[in-house]
Amino acid sequence: DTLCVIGLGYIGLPTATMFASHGKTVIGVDVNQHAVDTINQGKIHIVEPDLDKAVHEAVSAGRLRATTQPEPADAFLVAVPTPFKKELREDGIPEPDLSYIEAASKALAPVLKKGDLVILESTSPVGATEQMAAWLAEARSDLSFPQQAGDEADILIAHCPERVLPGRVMIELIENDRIVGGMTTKCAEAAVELYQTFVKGECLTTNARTAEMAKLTENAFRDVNIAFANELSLICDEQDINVWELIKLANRHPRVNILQPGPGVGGHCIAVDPWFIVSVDPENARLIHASRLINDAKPQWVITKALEVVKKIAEEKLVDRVTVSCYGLSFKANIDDLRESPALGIARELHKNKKIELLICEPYISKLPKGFESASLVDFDRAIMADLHLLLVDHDFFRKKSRPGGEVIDTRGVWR
Ligand code: SAJ
Repeated sequence: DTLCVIGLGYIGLPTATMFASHGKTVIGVDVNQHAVDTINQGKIHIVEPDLDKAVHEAVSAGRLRATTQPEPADAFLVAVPTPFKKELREDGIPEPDLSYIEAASKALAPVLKKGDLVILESTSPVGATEQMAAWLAEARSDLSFPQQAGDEADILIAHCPERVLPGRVMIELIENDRIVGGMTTKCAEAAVELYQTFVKGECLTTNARTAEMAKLTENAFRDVNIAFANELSLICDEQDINVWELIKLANRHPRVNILQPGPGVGGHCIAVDPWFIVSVDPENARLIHASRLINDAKPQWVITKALEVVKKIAEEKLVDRVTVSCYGLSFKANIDDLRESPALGIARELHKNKKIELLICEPYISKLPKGFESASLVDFDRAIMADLHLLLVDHDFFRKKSRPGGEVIDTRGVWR
């Protein structure tokens, strides 16, 4: 009953810990020595509610141990990043980078033995699980893999994409339904049995390609719906209509459910995964592609709008510098995660402008990130003294405050 989890990030560490606290002996593997050391001290290197306590308990009980190299186990779980390549393709579309899966496959292949189960959890383009099987096969020619041997294979391979929401990971890991895509039916059944260790949701089985596409579809669905809301926000701005009131009213129709506009789409999932669909079939993925472009263009729209107001204030007040307060830097509400945050990008652009004195109010951080040397991190009472108020993140903290006086650009509809 030993499990080896490769990749101890936002998905791998909570999952490894969950298995450990439900009776498995778990070896966590990561190339980051700092992460390994931190976990072995019973601490965590990422922020996620309730994770620190669970890791501390699992490590103290001797059920979770971290190391930098895979060790023999009965099941292997691969939860490594799947970003896109730095260079765009000739057609301008980003291409998925499977190098972390390749490296993980090569690292774990030498410790594989007959009957072992290997599960890919990383969000992956269609075909990645078959590719992983091929990399494993290449590294271990003495074992047969489902791709070649069907039910006779002596290694079982499946794809079970993670679907947990940052900030709710420890709850959603248990409660969400899981899609389990096996290279064969036997592979899927073995993976379901493993997940049932702690998953209370239903485990729905399918093949690996469908499971890969299902995960991408979930995030593309959300991206397309947010793009629809963002497009409406531009149209409403021109037509002098409050887009939040509009959406609230339209959503009272029993079959309409529009998401919320914002300053752009951030995080490392929704803004990335739809490209995996576009890159495999650009000709047909037109709506998904357009939605990505609409959401990616939104931060620039907000910047342009803010600069117009800054110019207007400077002219009215006959001043050279205008004070602008940005409310929120994180990529979404009520978290401290600044990675791929449209709010952060917008604040950076404004910070570059010599005519702006920038104040930042972000209750979730205690220090501004690098590059904000001439800006100040301030509390709410200081922020409201600015000339222009730019609301970028809908933290509950801001919702509880009243709308500051003067010019306001509210990209989230918090201070209607
Ligand atoms: N956003 C809007 N308007 C909305 C909803 C979200 O502008 O109405 C923005 C957010 O502010 C944020 C971005 O979209 O910048 C993404 O936030 P999110 O809460 O939609 O999603 P993530 O990235 O935190 O997590 C998503 C989830 N996927 C879905 O809800 C379909 C999660 O379940 C996945 O596990 C995760 O991606 C992942 O790892 O793929």
